[in-house]
Amino acid sequence: MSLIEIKVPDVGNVENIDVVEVLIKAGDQVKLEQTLAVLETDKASMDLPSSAAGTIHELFIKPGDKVSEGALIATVLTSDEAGSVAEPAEPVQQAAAPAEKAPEPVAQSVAATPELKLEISTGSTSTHAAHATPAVRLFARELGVDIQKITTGTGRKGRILKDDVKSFVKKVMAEGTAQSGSGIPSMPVVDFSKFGAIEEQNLSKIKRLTGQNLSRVWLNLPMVTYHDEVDITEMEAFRVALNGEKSKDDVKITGLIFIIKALVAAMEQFPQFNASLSADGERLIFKKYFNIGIAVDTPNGLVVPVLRDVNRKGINELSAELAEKSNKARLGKLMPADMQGGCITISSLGGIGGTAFTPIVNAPEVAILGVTRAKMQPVWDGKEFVPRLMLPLDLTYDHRVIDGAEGARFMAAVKQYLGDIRRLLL
Ligand code: CAO
Repeated sequence: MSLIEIKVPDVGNVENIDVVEVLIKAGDQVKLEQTLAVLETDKASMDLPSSAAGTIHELFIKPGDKVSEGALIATVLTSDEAGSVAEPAEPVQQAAAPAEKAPEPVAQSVAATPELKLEISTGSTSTHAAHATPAVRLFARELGVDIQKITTGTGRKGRILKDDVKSFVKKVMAEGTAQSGSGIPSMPVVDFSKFGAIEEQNLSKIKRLTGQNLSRVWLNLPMVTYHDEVDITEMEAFRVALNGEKSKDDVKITGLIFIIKALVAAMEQFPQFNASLSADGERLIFKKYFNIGIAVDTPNGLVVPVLRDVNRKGINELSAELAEKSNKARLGKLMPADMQGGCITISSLGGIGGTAFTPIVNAPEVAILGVTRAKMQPVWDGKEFVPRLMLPLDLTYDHRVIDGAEGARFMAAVKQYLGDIRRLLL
């Protein structure tokens, strides 16, 4: 038995080299040429191979240390068998800036791992090659992981560590059932705490379910959003007059109720908007009832209560029902039945603001109407500019069911009803 000292070999007159990773600990068995540590200069990172086979007796470095040529790395207890000691090995260079005085890479080692990519770390230049030691690459290969797919490493300067490979495998396994066969690349896992203080909070159940549903719709429906605006000056005057007649305990009428009525009138005219595509995508299922979903913002997330048989109800009745259902929604008291059976949904942000947005269809419905804030605008009437109250509308539709021209005609009908609400009586 003899004790062999492993030292930093000649790395080309470079001093104060960073120790970025130590891959062994006292008591480990090491083979000849096995990587013991990873060193890094401004220009290159290199694996430090063992020049002896045996047991690590003592370790003299840790990550973060700085070493120079001749520094003691570890002592190895060898069995004195032939071949257990070699000449001090050259470090295997993984990265080198071109035309610098850095040491030559060991050709055989590079050839032995042909997928090893040269990584240039010149400060401002970045490379997309995975930044990992041969040992980590080997570990990834053994698990069948393409290391290029691990976009963030938690090691120094973004180096991919064994733990990153393990986290990647866990993430892929967790996503396996949900995403199998979709072929959609997963999002990178980012450790935000590296950049500052963070706090984690679980999503509410509603947010989680809404998120799943929205993602499913986004991936399954080819959606188009059509934007337009409608002159609601007269409608607003009528609404204000109606509210003026009400006592303070009565439910006030908001513009949304007229939009709901106009939408249903347009659906009666264009039945394909009151339809759903069959599961095999071969047939349209037309509905003979007119139920409108209203997206309601609640502290726990978005919910969509449904107003039923809107075609058979008047403005006052609908106002009372909307007030009741949106209150229940905010108190978390809606029953599943309150949120089922919708034909089209309205998402109104008008009470908050906005000029336009692109709502996502509440499939299996085929369209959704987005509403943002009405505002006074100068409108040319053929002779002069006159102040008119203009309401922006956004219609997103499932393009498998609705053609662009149909979408535009449908919106023209909605506008006609809202522009002159007397037409709702026809
Ligand atoms: N333009 C201008 N003002 C509008 C407006 C519009 N398009 N829509 C509403 N307003 C006004 C109302 O007249 C009311 O004014 P007053 O306070 O002076 O009476 C005020 O804004 C608040 O209205 P409201 O939002 O309480 O009532 P509503 O009937 O318009 O909407 C509801 C009801 C339940 C849809 C709404 O409260 C809500 O929750 N909106 C958010 C929905 C949401 O988050 N959608 C996003 C979905 S993301 O996909």
